[in-house]
Amino acid sequence: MSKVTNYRFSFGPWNISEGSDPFGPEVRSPYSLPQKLDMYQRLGFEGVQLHDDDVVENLDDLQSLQVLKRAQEVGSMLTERSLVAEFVAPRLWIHPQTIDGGFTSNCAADRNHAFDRCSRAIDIAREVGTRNIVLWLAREGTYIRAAKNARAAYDRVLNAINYMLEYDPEIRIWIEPKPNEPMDQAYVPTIGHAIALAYRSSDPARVGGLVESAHAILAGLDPADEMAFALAHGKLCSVHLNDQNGLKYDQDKSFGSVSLRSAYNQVRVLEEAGYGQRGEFIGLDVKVMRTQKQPGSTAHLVNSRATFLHLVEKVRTVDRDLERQLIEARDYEALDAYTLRHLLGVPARGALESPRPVLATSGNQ
Ligand code: XUL
Ligand code: MN
Repeated sequence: MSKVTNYRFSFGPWNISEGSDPFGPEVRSPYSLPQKLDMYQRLGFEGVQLHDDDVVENLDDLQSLQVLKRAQEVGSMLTERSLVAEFVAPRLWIHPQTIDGGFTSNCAADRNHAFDRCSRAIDIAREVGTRNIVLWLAREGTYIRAAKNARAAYDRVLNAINYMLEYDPEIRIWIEPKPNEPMDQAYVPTIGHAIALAYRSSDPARVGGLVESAHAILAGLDPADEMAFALAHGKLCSVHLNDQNGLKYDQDKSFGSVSLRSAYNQVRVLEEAGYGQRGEFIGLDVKVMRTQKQPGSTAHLVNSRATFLHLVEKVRTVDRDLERQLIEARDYEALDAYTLRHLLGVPARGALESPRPVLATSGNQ
């Protein structure tokens, strides 16, 4: 990596939420979209992630011209605040015709609905000034595998991607994999699946992936390695940094909240690959704790961003010579201890550690 990356950050309006969960209602009064947009710069963010209906509420009930007019208004709100729309994502999981999935529904009318909704999302994206479409394939999966033909489902997802690429020859599609929730099993659970689809699409250069930390953890995978895999293919278009405490519902905890070390590994892989130097955002997808009061309901965003930047400093100040020597000596115990000391801010040659002598005495005893 040659130059120093000046990171830009993004989040979506849904990340400032009212606290409802499957077991209880909202606990905070809502902020309006303009109120949320007013907060972005102050919180240290410039990129706005958007679902199609974050831009145009109730868009299924509106005529095309009404949709475009509202999207233009939101586009102006962004410009007035010097904000950038990072992407628009079609929300394909709420409408009754998405109950059993959109693209992979067994019902042709549902599949057509999903195609129409994607066309509208693309129109909206153009009006708010982005060419990037995020596809989180929420209900493209099953509760029981007997319900759908998986082989046909993969073709249907591919057809949908090709349809969008053809609908607008300038858009780019970023697939956001997730292995489960709301479905039991999703058809596109990992970045490997997403990138395989990208290569099979009608225009692979315009299809890539977005890795969310929590989604990788839910798949039993290492988020940093998932990011590295996409980077190795030149296909890491964005990230959703957050954290996840084991295999349970999708938590979207603040970045680093569960594992600082995993967070460090993610920051390191991004920083070393020069991620962000081609305009990519450090995207967050974090949920505030239900216990927060309304004025404190943006703390998780500020804290996640700060943690990211602290970890960038850790990556930039790591003793690369020492690491190299320990790797050459294959002394991974010392490398492990050094990494932890570095994260803890304890001097490398503190009372508990003396990695260099290990090199002199390494042998097969
Ligand atoms: C769902 C999720 C979504 C996507 C955008 O788990 O992460 O918010 O990021 O549709
Ligand atoms: Mn996400």
